[in-house]
Amino acid sequence: MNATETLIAAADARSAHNYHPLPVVVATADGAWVTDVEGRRYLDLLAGYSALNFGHRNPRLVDAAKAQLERVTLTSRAFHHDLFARFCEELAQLCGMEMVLPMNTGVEAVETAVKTARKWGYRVKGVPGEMAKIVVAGGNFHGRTTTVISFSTDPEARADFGPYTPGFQIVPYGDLTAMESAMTENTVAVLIEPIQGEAGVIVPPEGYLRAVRELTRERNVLFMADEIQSGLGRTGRTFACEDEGVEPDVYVLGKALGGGILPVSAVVASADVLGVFQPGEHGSTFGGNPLACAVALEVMAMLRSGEYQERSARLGEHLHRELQALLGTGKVTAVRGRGLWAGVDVSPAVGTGRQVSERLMDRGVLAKDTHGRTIRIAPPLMISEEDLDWGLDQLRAVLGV
Ligand code: IF1
Repeated sequence: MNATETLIAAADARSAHNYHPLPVVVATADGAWVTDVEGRRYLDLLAGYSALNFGHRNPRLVDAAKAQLERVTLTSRAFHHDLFARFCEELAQLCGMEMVLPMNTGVEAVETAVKTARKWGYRVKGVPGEMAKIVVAGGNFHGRTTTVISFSTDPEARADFGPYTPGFQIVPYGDLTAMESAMTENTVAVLIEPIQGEAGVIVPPEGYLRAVRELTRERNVLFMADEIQSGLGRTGRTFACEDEGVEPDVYVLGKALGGGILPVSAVVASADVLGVFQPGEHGSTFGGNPLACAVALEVMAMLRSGEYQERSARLGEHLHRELQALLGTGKVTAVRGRGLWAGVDVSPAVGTGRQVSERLMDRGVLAKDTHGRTIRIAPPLMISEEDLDWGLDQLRAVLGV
């Protein structure tokens, strides 16, 4: 057995089988490329599900992390630390909001948003205790805690994890009438992805986000946008909500906020909303830690330049032009997405999404399938046009076009 087979067998023997990874064992990575234990190189078109928007081991982010490692890495929130105020100030400014509650993983930020909406509902809106309802969309993916999978519509994500947390209403994504009908005086929030990632990079109908914004404002309901995957440059803007000129009440952020180096997430909102928390009512050991703040501050500095958003928009147009051209070949049945983010549905004649991912891997490209026949394409935003074109050549070769 070679190193790949040995390491896969060893991992298989000792880790729960909650994933079915492609048979590649990554050893090093740089920019848009990873190298496996056999020394083979792969173009990374998954980018850690958009946690690696700035590329593997981005030099500015690694330097920020290294410098902070020499200072202090963790204080807990029992004490202040010297980067915390600047992190909160700059993140609030980036979002055009007033207040930040830092967490670590994306789902922790989603859970925090759920608790925020409920507490705001009881303390500010005046919803009777234990009666708060949150409207979510079918096809959603917001993480894997038991409360969050309680409002998932994916049987795989939910099965055997009951009893489920009540207080959520599921309506079809993109259907405003259904959302309006689901709302009652006890509705405290709407939680949606501006573009649904796991569902297959589903872009809602034009005007949907604006309509949700108007409806939630009319009904005094918090519009909470989960931009954990769609945000921070992925769609060609800082936030996907910007594509419709929409400002939600709450941004839920994660993934790329940590630069692909460590988990950093946050809920960002007005003081009226996040002001509902009193000391001791919520928290996390690592939330807002100095190392996370150091990396996230550099991420925000990079986003303020606009260069990553511009690259994603410009190269994204090129990507979608090339992908749309596949529609006429009979090998691809749909292409969706925005910026450097696409979902490509392959026709049954080609094979399953997994088979296409495996064939791409054999040609030196890493991409991930979702829901059977959708291939997700989400390279680091720093990818060169030349590398992107090479990746597209491999996709065309695998599709036989
Ligand atoms: C896995 C999916 C993507 C997310 C949105 C919250 C979270 C995620 C919009 C939770 C996380 C990750 C989770 C990871 C694979 C990946 C994923 F396939 F699971 F659904 F990207 F589409 N909101 N998505 O996309 O953030 O707690 O993971 O930091 O669980 O397999 P997290």
